[in-house]
Amino acid sequence: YKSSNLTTEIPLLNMVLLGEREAGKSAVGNAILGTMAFDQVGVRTRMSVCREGLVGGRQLVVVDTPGWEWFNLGGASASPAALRKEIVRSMRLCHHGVHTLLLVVPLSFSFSKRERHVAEEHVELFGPRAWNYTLVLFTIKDSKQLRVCSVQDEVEGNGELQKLVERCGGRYHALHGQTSRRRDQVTSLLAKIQEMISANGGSVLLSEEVLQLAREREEKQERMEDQEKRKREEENTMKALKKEKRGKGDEVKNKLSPVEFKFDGYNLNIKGVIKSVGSYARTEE
Ligand SMILES: Nc1nc2c(ncn2[C@@H]2O[C@H](COP(=O)(O)OP(=O)(O)O)[C@@H](O)[C@H]2O)c(=O)[nH]1
Ligand SMILES: [Mg+2]
Repeated sequence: YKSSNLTTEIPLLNMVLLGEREAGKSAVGNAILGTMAFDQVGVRTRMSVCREGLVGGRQLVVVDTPGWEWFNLGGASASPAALRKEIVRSMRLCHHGVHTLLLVVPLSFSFSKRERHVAEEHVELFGPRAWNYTLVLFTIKDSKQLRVCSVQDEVEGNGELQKLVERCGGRYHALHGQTSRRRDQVTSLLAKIQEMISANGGSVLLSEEVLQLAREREEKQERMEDQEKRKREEENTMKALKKEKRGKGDEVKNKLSPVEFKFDGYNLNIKGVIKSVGSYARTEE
């Protein structure tokens, strides 16, 4: 066949890897592509990175994103604006849209409500429709992190993991670290993704839609910051005015000379006009 048909002959599968730092996103990307496409081991990914590969007769486009911190957080949003922006920028790297968002979560019985909320907040950066395209991908670096032997039991044993999986329409998969079965696990992951794609009628989560949402969010944020800044400035002006008024009052007071009394070894500072000083020692400033 003609080479121009090549892109239509080979089905594309675009995916974005999401997750907290050290969740194993880059390692998962490498497992899926079957190459060392992404840096892992202590290399902090600060940018969204795109790699492609031919796997099982499909052209895979895998985008790795910078991870978030689930701890040490306060305030309204879980991650700094720059990080959120970089995570969403992943949508620019995968043509017109993504078939799936893979939410990479280390499988652990200690998965907390806090971790779930933060994960949800990051999925929602991709808009409310993002949940239809999301699959929880559990990483198991070491079977010691499991209490029981089956992944299903582990998920069912933690209410927070269960809630997260439910938000993704019950979709999840597990990848065990360094086992000979890893390739098979990737194959069945791709099958699950295919199932989801079919359920979504072959549609993708559109990049333009997500990027537009992000722009609107940013503008709203900027407006709010502007408003806050103006409010602070007004408050400062008011404070300055009040101070000036008070200052004028002080000027009048300062015209009255302060008189210092020494009394039984105690110093008393009295502001005002004292007519009679009696037998006390008197010093004027
Ligand atoms: N033993 C083992 N280590 C893993 C596995 N997946 C990730 N790691 C290690 O966990 C650390 C974080 O993985 P990485 O993929 O860089 O996480 P990221 O920050 O989410 O991209 C690295 O030191 C990896 O080598 C795994 O399946 N088995
Ligand atoms: Mg990484």
